[in-house]
Amino acid sequence: MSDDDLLIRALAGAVGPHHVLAGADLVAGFVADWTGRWVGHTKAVVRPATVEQVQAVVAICAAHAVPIVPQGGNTGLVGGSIPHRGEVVVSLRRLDRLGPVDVGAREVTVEAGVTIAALQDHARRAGLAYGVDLASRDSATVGGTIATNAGGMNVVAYGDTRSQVLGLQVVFADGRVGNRLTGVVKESTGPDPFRLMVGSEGTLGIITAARLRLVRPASEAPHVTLVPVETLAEGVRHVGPGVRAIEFFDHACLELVIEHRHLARPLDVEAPFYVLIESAELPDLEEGTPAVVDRRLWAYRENITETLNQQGVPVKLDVAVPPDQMDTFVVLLRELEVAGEVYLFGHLAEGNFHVNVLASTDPARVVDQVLGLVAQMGGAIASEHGIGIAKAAWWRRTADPTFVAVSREIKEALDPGRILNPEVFWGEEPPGRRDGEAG
Ligand code: FAD
Ligand code: 2HG
Ligand code: ZN
Repeated sequence: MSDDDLLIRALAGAVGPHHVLAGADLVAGFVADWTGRWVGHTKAVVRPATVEQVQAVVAICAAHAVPIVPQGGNTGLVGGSIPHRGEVVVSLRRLDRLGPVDVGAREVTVEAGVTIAALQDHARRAGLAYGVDLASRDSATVGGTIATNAGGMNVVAYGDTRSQVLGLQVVFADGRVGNRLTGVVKESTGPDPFRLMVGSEGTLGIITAARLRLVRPASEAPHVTLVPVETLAEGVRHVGPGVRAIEFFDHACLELVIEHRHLARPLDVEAPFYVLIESAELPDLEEGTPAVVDRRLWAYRENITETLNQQGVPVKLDVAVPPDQMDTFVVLLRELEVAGEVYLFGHLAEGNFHVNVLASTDPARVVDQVLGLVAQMGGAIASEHGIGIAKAAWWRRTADPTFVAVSREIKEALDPGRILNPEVFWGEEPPGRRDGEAG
């Protein structure tokens, strides 16, 4: 019997034979990323249903010296959830139990494979809301959003995923389980290893459950306003109390969704950018501003990612600059003469640009040009999607050298056998990269 057969037999013993997938057709949805940019391969996809089964799977993989890629909804956009070099995929989706909502404390404990949509529904039924929302809500999981410290549309009002996490349950690389699901909002009891897990992208531990903060829902139906602007600074001035989301997209994005989603033109005027504001009060606009107010306006913003993907595999970059430097970034970006069709959209309050480039003739150069500009401006080369493998080399080159060294020491201390997602942060560009290819 081969080593792989022995591994699969042991995994089947731990989770049941139906939950170890090995055939090419069975694993297809787990080895390619959402954009089609990376296609990996795996010895097996394992689907544990309990924390004990996760522990057993980790122990088996460690004993066989076979690395693991933890996977939630597989909606990540930086290649972190893909088995690039034959790793075992540990899918957490079957850990999908929802604990009771503590309405008084506004908290809930849920398992890692619960989708953001299911969590939102669960909170809504208790008269509350979850503070994170993103267009991938139907597939993205609690574990994946914590592992990437996802942002999304409501960061301006409630903060990022990190701000919602009160405690975690984690399986470490040596098979130990750490539990802190008590939900104390304020604690002063020394170093907090669980905070390290937020944003660690599956490299330091497997998140199996989380204690999360919930928020009061908006008391009334919010206004959704679309405002054409000449500069992003005109949009930034609307950030303030009562704003639940403030998003932007450029004219190229608007034309794209109008054409491919068959949406009506929302405004009679054309502008370089459009700002979408969801707020309790109507935004304070200068008289004569040709804005429109309608809840359905979200379709123009939420459909951009999927519509771009239908045109081909985009070069996809998620970066941030200080909000007051967004217009400077746009001017400098346009001067770069990026090889391809550029689409700009994102989250205004955080200066977060999603730079997508279609039909690029030189994707590697586009990445270097855009990230180079961001680094030169003192911005962030990843604002909410994470580092994954897409930006690993750039991160090692541009992050503070002491922080990179300490991060490596933490990885070596917690995972000396490099079992957990070894390519993320520390790997080299994997084979099979297809960005820039036409669809
Ligand atoms: P996966 O893609 O499965 O994994 C992502 C990373 O987390 C990988 O490194 C993986 O190893 C690790 N991981 C997953 N589960 C666990 C676990 N339980 N324990 C430890 N590590 C784990 N992101 C935003 O921030 N804001 C947005 O607005 C946004 N919008 C999106 C819209 C669309 C249409 C799409 C396709 C993606 C969008 N994303 C957005 C990106 C993506 O949804 C997020 O990165 C999300 O956090 C990934 O969650 P997931 O469950 O799919 O994780
Ligand atoms: C969004 O804000 C997501 O819509 C996806 O973060 C961004 O497609 C992208 O580049
Ligand atoms: Zn985003």
